[in-house]
Amino acid sequence: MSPSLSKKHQKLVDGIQAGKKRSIARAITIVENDEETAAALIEALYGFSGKAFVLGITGPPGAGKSTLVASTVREFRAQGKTVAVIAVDPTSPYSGGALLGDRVRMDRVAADDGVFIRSMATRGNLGGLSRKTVDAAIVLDSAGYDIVIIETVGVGQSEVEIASTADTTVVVLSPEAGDGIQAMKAGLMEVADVFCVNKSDRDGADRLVREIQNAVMLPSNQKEESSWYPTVIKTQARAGDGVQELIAAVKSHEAFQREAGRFESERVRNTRLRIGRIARDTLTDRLSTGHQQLLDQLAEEVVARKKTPYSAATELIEQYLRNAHKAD
Ligand SMILES: Nc1nc2c(ncn2[C@@H]2O[C@H](COP(=O)(O)OP(=O)(O)OP(=O)(O)O)[C@@H](O)[C@H]2O)c(=O)[nH]1
Ligand SMILES: [Mg+2]
Repeated sequence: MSPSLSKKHQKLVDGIQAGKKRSIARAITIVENDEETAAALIEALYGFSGKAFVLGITGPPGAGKSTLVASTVREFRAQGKTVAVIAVDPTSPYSGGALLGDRVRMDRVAADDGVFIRSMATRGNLGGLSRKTVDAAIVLDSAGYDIVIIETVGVGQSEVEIASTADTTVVVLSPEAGDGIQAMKAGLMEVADVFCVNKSDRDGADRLVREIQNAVMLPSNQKEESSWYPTVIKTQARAGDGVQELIAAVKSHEAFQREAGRFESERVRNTRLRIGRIARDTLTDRLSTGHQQLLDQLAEEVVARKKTPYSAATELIEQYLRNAHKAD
């Protein structure tokens, strides 16, 4: 059963493939708000995606991610590449104030035709965030952008996860209040292919570089012998210093992965996780929406000690499977 597209949405698909910004923007709004149409849209676009290089940028609030993204976009443009950016709005209260600043800085590069920038609202609800972000990246990829950048605040597990579904993941830290420690706690060490120590004009930048280099070599962070070891680059995003080096490090990682045959296998690994997540979410939805009456009845029986929660859960699943077979 594959979802079908209305004529209106078929026109949208044509617009996206022609690289029309209005069509792209509308498609991302659909991805954000209308799960069913989004599925049909992705079905139509998927075969045209997979060509863009996906770069994830994450790190603690205020580390300078957005400033860095803006400088990175300018540098990629200077190299003749087209770039699309998805910035996942920070949900963390302390970073809310930086948002407007983000937009202003981004607007300057957004006037360029080879650049598309979009903030995705999470509205305090992380449910479905991963699906929405990855689908938005598929829309941008199928629109023909060479590079798709995904910026997320590296505070929650799902946000770190999103950035780490990229081909290369950059973790941005600044030599401010315990960023190094915070990063390790948030699981950022595991996902970084390249570390960026931003605000290197501030005290403590070199110390942070050494801390990261030591952490990378810790036995608990050791990887297989032939695998990539994260590099550490210093930047001053506001002035654009170090951005060329950062991009060179990203390219080195990409080249390394391709040579080692890991570029595709990482995509397979990430996609495997994604399929699992979608399947689990779909099952959860169907189990809870289609069986309210049975669930009420089972709950009463369990409270009355006629059944255990385990046997009731098994019964719920069996009923679901029987219905699913009938629907076939
Ligand atoms: N001193 C200094 N400040 C910087 C540098 N890069 C960025 N900043 C400043 O750091 C602040 C935060 O920058 P953002 O780019 O908004 O940081 P962010 O990581 O995107 O923040 P959130 O999205 O809110 O998590 C801004 O005031 C920037 O101007 C730098 O290299 N040096
Ligand atoms: Mg930001």
